[in-house]
Amino acid sequence: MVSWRGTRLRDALRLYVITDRALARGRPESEIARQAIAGGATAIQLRWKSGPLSEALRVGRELRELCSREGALFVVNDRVDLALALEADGVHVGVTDLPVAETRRLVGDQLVVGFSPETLEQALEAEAAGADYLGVGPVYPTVTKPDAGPAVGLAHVQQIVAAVRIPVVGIGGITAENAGTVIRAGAVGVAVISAVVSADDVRLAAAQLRRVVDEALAERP
Ligand code: TZP
Ligand code: MG
Repeated sequence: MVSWRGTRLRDALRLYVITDRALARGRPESEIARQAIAGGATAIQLRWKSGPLSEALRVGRELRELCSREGALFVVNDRVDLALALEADGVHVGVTDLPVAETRRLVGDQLVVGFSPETLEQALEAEAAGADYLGVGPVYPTVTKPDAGPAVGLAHVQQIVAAVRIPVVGIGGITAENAGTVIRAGAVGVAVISAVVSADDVRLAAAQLRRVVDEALAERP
């Protein structure tokens, strides 16, 4: 397996679409992901918060195959075991999951490890423990993750970007209307659920977001 760690990772984090069955309006994860990639998603994350793991494995296999075929980064949320079983490209952990150091020890040096810090201190610790990228948010208010806490805002993104060397993606309440602000705050990309997963036209929604991200990145000095 070719490693995504290093320079390839920044590009792969431009438009990071996270699955959520409850928000997909009855459409299967594989279909959402296929349309999202067709629109310009560069990474797909399997986010599985309830339901049997056997089903997560089935869905994950579809996403694994799709992402391999299309050249998208495939990340599993929360669960190192599922990420390893699916031969995912990466695993994303948060403050209530296995710590980054343990995650890194389990997955070795091939897999990308992402982390969602709640504070600047946690961001620095995660970088030192071997995280490859950070997901910072919620940048804007969102109802998608009720336990995510209040919006942290763009200043928080800027502060973390300035403090770490690893790439940062913004997450939470991001749409095509505000994605540019997140990139201008220093993020290399945006991670979204509802703006793509719940869209009438998933492909179009992804394409609009991707265009905004690419334009904002192109404006960087
Ligand atoms: N972590 C912080 S906010 C969030 C997660 C998983 C939810 C993002 O969903 P949406 O619909 O893009 O606001
Ligand atoms: Mg988690």
